[in-house]
Amino acid sequence: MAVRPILIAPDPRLKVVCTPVERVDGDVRRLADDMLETMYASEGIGLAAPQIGVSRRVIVADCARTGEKPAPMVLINPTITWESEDEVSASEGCLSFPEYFGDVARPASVKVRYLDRDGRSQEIEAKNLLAVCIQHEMDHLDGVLLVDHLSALKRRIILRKLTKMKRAQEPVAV
Ligand code: GNR
Ligand code: NI
Repeated sequence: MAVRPILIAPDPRLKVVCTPVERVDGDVRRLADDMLETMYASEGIGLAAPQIGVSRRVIVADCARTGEKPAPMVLINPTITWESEDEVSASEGCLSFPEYFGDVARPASVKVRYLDRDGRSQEIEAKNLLAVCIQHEMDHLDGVLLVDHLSALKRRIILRKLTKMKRAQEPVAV
């Protein structure tokens, strides 16, 4: 397993519509394991493959609270099969937008069908934080980011600040 660098927005690789996984093989399992390790290293509750530059429909999550025993989840080719009519608004963060939070309204609960790490088809009903997290991660698979749920003004301000931050971190050629 390995911790991989997480892409910071704006980055064209975060805007790609990801490709479904055809077969859950060793490569896909290795990707999922690296994603879990990367997520834990960054203290995130979820991570999507495009955040480490891999355009495939794989997400991981662990919404166990601190002190609870870890609950790693691997969801491959996830699809929403049902969503509740009632919505909740939650303050969301994103590892690709360090230090930013924004309120996003989403269905309060969803049913999600996916392939697990062993390639078996599963369906779960998610609510509370897990529902928020899975929907946030599934957005990533379609190139939809936290800022795409905010106003155009907020989006522009945040992306401009991140662009400046990234430019300041670039090594200068000599
Ligand atoms: O670590 C994360 N926390 C979080 C908090 C509220 C709503 C969504 C998230 S997901 C985020 C990790 C991440 O960027 N996943 O794509
Ligand atoms: Ni995110």
